[in-house]
Amino acid sequence: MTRGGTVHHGGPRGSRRGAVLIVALFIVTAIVGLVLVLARDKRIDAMAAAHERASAQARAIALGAAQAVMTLGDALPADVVEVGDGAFWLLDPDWDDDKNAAFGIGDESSKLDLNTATEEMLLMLPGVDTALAAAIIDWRDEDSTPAANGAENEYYLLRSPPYYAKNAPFESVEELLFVRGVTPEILYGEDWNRNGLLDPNENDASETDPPDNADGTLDRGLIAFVTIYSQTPAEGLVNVNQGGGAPAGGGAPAGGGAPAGGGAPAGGGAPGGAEGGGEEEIKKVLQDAASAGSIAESRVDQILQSILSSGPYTNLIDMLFKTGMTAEEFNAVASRFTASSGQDGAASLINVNSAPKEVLMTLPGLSEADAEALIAYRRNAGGSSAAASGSGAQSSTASTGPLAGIGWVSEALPREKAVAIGGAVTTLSTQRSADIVAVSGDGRAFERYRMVYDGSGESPRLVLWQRLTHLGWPLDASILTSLRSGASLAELPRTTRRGVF
Ligand SMILES: [Ca+2]
Ligand SMILES: [Ca+2]
Ligand SMILES: [Ca+2]
Ligand SMILES: [Ca+2]
Repeated sequence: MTRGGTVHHGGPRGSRRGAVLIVALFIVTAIVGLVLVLARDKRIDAMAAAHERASAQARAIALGAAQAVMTLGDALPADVVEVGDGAFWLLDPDWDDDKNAAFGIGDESSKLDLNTATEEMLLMLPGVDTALAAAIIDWRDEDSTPAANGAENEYYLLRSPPYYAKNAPFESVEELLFVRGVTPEILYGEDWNRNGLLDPNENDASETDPPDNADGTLDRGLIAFVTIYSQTPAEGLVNVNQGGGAPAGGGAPAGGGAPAGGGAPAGGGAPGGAEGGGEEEIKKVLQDAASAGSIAESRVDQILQSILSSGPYTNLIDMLFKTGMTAEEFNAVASRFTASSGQDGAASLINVNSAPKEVLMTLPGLSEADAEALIAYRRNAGGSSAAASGSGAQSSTASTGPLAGIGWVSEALPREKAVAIGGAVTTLSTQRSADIVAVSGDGRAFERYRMVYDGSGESPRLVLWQRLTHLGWPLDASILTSLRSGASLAELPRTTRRGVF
C-alpha cells in the first residue's frame, strides 16, 4: 500500500527510482532487522551456553562430592571443599543452634526409624500425638485392623481421591504425607528449605511462606528426626546369654520403663540374628581384645568367668553392670557381643553419640533431663572431635576414647535407666547421609542433593539420591553474588562460609 502510494505521487521514472529505493530500503531494513534478531539470538545462545556450562559444572561437582563422601567420609574438610573454580558444601544441621550453618556427614542412626519405632517412641517426637503415632503404626503394619486412635482403609478410602493404607514398611520419609494427620507443616516444620537454619522468611509469621510463629526458634519438623535407614546388620555376633547358663528370657525389657508395646528394638539387647554363643566364642572375643591391647591379658579369664556366671542379661549394658567390667573393657568387646536371641535379623539402634535431644527422648524410660544428661556427658567426654553436637564431625565411632562404645551410658545415667535403653542404643552408624550443595565457579548455577549410603559392606552402597535443588540456595546469598561478580572462593571472607544467618 505504501509503495503504491509513493509510485502514484512520483512520475513514471521517479516512480521507478522511488520503487527501487523503497525496495532497497526495505531490503536494508529487513537485513538490519535480521541482523538484530540474529545478534539477539546469538547473545541468548551465549547466555544459555554459559548457563548450561555452569549447570553442568554444578552437577559434575555434586556427583564428585558423592564419590568423595563415600570414599573419604569424615576425612573430608568440614567446610567448603573447592573443586576446580567451583565448590561444594555438606550441610549438617547444628541441633543446638539454628543460626549456625554447620557442615559434615550425617548419621541416619541419630534418628528414629519409622519402620521399627514403637508407638511409645513415636509419641515422644515433637508434634506427634497419640492419633498420629497410632496412624503411623497402622500405615506400616500388615493388617487392616485399626488400632485405638489409628487409621486403616476405612479412613483412607474416604479420601478424595481414595487410596489404601500401605500395610508395608515406609520406603521414604516423605511418604508420611499420606498418613492421616501429617501435613506439610508437621513434616517440614518451619524449615521449608531444609537447611537446619532459621531463614528470615521462616521467622516472619505469615508475611512470606512458610507460615511460622515468628518466635525466633526454628521448628525443624518431623523430617529432621525420622529415617527409614537405620537398620543395623547383626552377623557373627556372639551371644553372651548362651555362654553356659540358661539363656535370658527372649530379650525381655529390663523394667525401668521399657515400652510395653511389642516388637521394640528396646527390649532385646543388641541386634538379633546372633550366630554364635558358648564359652569358646566368648573367650575368643576377649582374647582378641587382649591381643589388640584393649584389655589386659590378666583380665581375660576373670571377665570370661564373670560373664559366664553373672547372666542372664537383658542386654549388654546389663552385662556391664552385672560383671563389673569397666566401660573401657566393655567398649573393647561389646561390638562383637549380643544378649539377644531374637530372630529379627536387623534392629534399628539409635546412636547415642550423635542423636539430638528430641531423638534421645524417644528411648524407653528417658526424660528430657536424662537426654540432657547424655548430651552433657558426651560433650564433656568427646570435646570437639566427638559427635556431641552437629559440629560436622558426627563420626560413627571414635576408635579410642570414652565414646568408643556404649559403655559410657552406664556412667551418664542411673543403672536402671542405662539398662532400660541398653538394647536400643549403639555408637556405630552404618547408614550415613550427606546434604550436598554444589556451586559452579561463576556462581550462576548450583545443585543440591541428599544422599544416604550404607557403609557396612566392603564398598559403600548408595541407597538414596534425592535432588533438592528446587528448595533454593540454602546458604548465605552473598556467596552466590560474590561468585557472580567474579570473586573466587578464596576471596570470600570466612564469615560468609559459616554461621551467616
Ligand atoms: Ca495396617
Ligand atoms: Ca531454613
Ligand atoms: Ca513466614
Ligand atoms: Ca518458630
